[in-house]
Amino acid sequence: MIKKLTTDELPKLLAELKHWQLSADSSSIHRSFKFADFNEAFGFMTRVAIKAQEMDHHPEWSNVYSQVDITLSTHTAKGLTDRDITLARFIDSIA
Ligand code: HBI
Repeated sequence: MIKKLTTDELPKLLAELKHWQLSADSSSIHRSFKFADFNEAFGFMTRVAIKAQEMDHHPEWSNVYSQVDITLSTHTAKGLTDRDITLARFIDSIA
């Protein structure tokens, strides 16, 4: 099974993901996105969805018109793993 990131590893990785907020229990990270309109928001979601499917690692997310909220966590590990960091980096690169 994929290994959860340790409390030693987390600060360094999260320092680079400045826009992401760590949950109180350190099991997930969250970022909100605001786009010009629904078309922009859904285009972004489509790109994330394709990457998520390639990775077999999927976001928890919601969309209201031009807003997209994303929470990343690895359900099988019950916490944050390298996969969440990889997906967060990708999301930042296209946001
Ligand atoms: N996505 N975020 C997240 N966490 C998982 O544990 C996960 C996933 N996508 C697919 C997936 N696991 C599969 O490998 C199976 O567990 C269904």
